[in-house]
Amino acid sequence: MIQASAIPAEGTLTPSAFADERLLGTASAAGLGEIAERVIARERLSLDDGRRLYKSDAIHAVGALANHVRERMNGDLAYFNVNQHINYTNYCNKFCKFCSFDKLPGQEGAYLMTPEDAAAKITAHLDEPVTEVHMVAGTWPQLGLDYYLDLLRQVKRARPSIHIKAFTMVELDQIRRVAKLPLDETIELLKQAGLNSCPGGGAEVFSERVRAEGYPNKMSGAAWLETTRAVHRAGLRSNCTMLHGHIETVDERLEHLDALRLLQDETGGFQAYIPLSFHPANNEWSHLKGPSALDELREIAVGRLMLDNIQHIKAYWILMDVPIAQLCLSYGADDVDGTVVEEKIYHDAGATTPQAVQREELIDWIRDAGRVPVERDTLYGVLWTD
Ligand code: V47
Repeated sequence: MIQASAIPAEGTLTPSAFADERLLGTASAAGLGEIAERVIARERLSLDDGRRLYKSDAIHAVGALANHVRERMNGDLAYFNVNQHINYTNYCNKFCKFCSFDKLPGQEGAYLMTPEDAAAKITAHLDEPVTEVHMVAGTWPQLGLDYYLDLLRQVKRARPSIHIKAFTMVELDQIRRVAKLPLDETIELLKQAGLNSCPGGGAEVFSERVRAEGYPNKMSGAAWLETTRAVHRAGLRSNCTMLHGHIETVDERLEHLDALRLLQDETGGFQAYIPLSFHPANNEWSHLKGPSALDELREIAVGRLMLDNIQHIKAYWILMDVPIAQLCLSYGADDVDGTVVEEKIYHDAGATTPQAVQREELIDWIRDAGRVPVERDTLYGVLWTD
């Protein structure tokens, strides 16, 4: 192991060798020297390494390691897109304890959009350069396959160029159960109706212990992974997430990250990983505190370091304060999501960020954070950069 005192003077090494030595020094001083050596050598980190990163007091050294990988994989770039969210219903039969969004029909605030309502939300923003619609919602067994096919077709008709990123694995599983069709066939029908990719939600934490305690009606982790496998097999890309900062342990988080990493080795279909910070307002887990800003930074950093085979790490600005999302861009993240427009899930759960932001503001936030803004499409094609 190289000690900090052994770092050669600036000018005696190439810039990249000097940066490696400096990183080794910082990490060694924090007791993370061996992990730094593996990071620099591009070796996969073990779950034990992950445990040390989670338990280390030296959050900035953990961040420096993650930033090293971030810059190796994505340079100075920070991606965003111009997107629109449609949470088409809050009816839900899963009753997850962390959720503040779900309602039963007839309850105050309950709503179900018709496909025409959803299409009208798209039409209302036709004068803006929106490239993606992100559609996720509750699951309600009276919504048959036809509702979802119609929803996709009408949204596509309203704006033919739009990329539809829709339905978490939980929604897909519900749709195929109600339709009584095999999963592959269900995905094919949705694809033909306009589905272009899938968002990463619904994964929560795969641990059976946490699931039994917090969301016993939701599909198992194994089923979430199996459904994702089918989505990737159908040629659709997707994202992945982990809901953190509630009752899960460090080991349960690591097992979750490892399961994502193994699936990615197999399919290569994940585009981005998004740690979702638990928001405790207005739900059955309101007595829990939720993650601190430092927890959020650490989650981004550990995600970057463990998920060596997922290209992008997203700091979803909606669920963090914007300054924390900016900091995340130096702790492993290279994406801040998009302009969003009308987010409901996190605002019901107490998020105090705005419900939308202008493209120019997002660009300013990224520049302020010292990164180069890149407007992307959903599949990370570059649309604009500085
Ligand atoms: O699955 C619900 C989470 C997810 C709370 O793929 C909560 O680009 C925290 O899928 N506190 C849905 N989290 C959101 C989602 C998503 C979001 C951003 C980007 C992408 C993407 C996908 O929201 C749910 C659940 O894990 N969630 N309630 C809460 N109180």
